[in-house]
Amino acid sequence: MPAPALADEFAREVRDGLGRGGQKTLPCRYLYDALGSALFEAITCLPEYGLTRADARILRRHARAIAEELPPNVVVAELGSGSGAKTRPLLEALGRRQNVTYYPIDVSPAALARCTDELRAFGTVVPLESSYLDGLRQVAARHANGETLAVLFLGSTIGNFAPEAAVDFLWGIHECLRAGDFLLLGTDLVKPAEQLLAAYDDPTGVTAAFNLNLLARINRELDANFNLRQFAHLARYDPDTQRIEMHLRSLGRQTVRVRKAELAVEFEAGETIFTEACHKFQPAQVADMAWAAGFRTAASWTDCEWPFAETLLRAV
Ligand code: AVI
Repeated sequence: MPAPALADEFAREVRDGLGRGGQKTLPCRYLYDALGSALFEAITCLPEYGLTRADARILRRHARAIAEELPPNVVVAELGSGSGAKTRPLLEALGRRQNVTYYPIDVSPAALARCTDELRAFGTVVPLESSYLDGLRQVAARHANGETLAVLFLGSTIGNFAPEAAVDFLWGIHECLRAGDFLLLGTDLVKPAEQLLAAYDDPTGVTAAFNLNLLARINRELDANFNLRQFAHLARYDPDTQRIEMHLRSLGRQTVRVRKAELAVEFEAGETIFTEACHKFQPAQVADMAWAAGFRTAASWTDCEWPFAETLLRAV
């Protein structure tokens, strides 16, 4: 069970998102409890969801080239490392020339334990159980003169932020860096709508389960009575905002009670809860977003099987 303060925050955000007039919303970070994280792992194995494989392929194929862009004495920190499997080729490439210190930052102690086991052969692993920016502040506090910090933010998690929030978040990273430090940013690129829709509404229903689990989590943690069979997963692509939107659509008129949020929510038939936005980028937009947050593009690598970019940014 989550600590009481966290449950209070969850209750408050659920009340704010479902209790308002207009479009109902829920913050996407609550998709990732233990079951949600396991379902996300399953999503990354789906044939229709090429994003994670493209990210890993670029890091595998271009590990040496990326390492060559980084100066000696580089220290690596990764935001949301998970098991660290994707990062291994880069640490191996860096480890051939120096002893690397690697700080994986993640909220999941289980993921950090796996990551430490997986990567300790390639460097000194210092796991930090923390949110992204709090963890990065801890790394910055230990960052010695003469070292260059390279932050990895892979997997196109930046695409789950609204555009302005993405720039604010990149500024938050920038504030932890010194001029000349690096950020390696993974971004999923724009591709045909049918390909994106299949990736976010797979025929096996794994993404639907991932999305519906958010209601199940509210039932479990906030004593609610969502009937999951009365909601359906919906993914749409908006070409103007270049984003996939995930929603949960009410299949009929219904009232749901969320006791720990002191809330009764009325749903019309067909009304939706907006649960996640997944923005896709043109390469020039990645450079512009980074520029607005105090970074300049040093190099970039793309995958040709599934358009995805790994962009190395230098803090100015
Ligand atoms: C974590 N994030 C980059 C995923 C994405 O593709 O935006 C989350 C996801 N949602 C549904 N499928 C995957």
